[in-house]
Amino acid sequence: MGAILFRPVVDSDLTDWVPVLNEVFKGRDFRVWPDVGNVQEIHYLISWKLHDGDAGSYPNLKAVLALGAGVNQYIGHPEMPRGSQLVRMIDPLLDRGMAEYIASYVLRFHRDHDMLDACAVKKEWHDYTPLLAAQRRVGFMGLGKMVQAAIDLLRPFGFQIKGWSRTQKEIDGADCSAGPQGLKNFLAQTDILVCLLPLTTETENILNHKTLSLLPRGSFLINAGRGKHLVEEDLIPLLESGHIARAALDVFRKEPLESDHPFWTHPKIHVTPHVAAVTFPHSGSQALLKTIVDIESGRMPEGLVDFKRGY
Ligand code: NDP
Ligand code: OXD
Repeated sequence: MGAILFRPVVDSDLTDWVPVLNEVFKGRDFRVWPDVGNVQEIHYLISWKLHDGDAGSYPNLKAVLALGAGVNQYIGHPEMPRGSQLVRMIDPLLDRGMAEYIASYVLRFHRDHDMLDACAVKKEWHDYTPLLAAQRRVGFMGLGKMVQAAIDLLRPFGFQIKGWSRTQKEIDGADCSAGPQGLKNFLAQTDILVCLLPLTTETENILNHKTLSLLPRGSFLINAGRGKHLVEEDLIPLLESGHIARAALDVFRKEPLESDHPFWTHPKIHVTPHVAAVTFPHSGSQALLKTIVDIESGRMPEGLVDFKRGY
């Protein structure tokens, strides 16, 4: 087996990832950039993103192993090594983190916590009848494993679950539809919209004035997919008109979000800094090991990216 090269990006990669990877790859030829050694021997590159020179530096590279679940930053990138496989991170803790993030905002929006907090600030005794979960429709755009973990977490509350994906899915207790022809109905029947799509040429700008206007008045938006799913300038007018009640955004067209960006201060927008789900070294490293063992054994690794599909 050839060598495995890890390319750290931030200092914490050296403190958090390197010791764990050293342990997991004990007995294997594990190297940390820039101590690359003989480039002919590098078969696996573990990275958060591509760097200048990646395309031409490792002539015998078998696979790039992405540390994140989203791989749009690799696809079509000029530094994506030709002929190499790309495998995204598949990790149950990543699924769990995303499920917790989504569930936390679904419940917050469902039980009107922000509206009630605003009333409390004014000492206003707002007498109203909150809805039960069974009266609320939560719609998921994208039905990957992370969304399925979120559905499992939310199902016991009794929400009406809707799902929309590229190909038709069957998910226990969820009403699923697919493709461009299914989108209009899906949106029209969604009170809390959760976007967890991969970013592809088909999904870029999918959350725009036209699509968001198809949601019922007073609906909520949670975007944890990618910033480029949302046409940012279309969101604020929809919030101001009350068509969208609130939005929780974890991802942005430009990250970090610039300090003068209107989303930071908008009273109906909740900004989180791309932390919905993070890869933990202790579990992520096991996923990397499994991928390498699978490839070495001639098996298709879980998370193998289909370049044509774009995810
Ligand atoms: P998966 O690849 O497992 O699932 C993607 C889902 O999106 C599939 O159900 C797929 O449909 C659907 N889809 C893809 N293209 C289209 C389309 N054109 N129309 C309708 N549906 C489509 O991805 P994950 O669930 O693992 O991750 C999704 C995204 O979440 C990542 O790509 C990344 O961008 C983001 N992410 C964000 C994080 C954060 O912290 N904010 C952390 C991790 C990931 P089908 O089932 O038919 O293939
Ligand atoms: C992502 C990730 O793709 O952190 O956003 O996994």
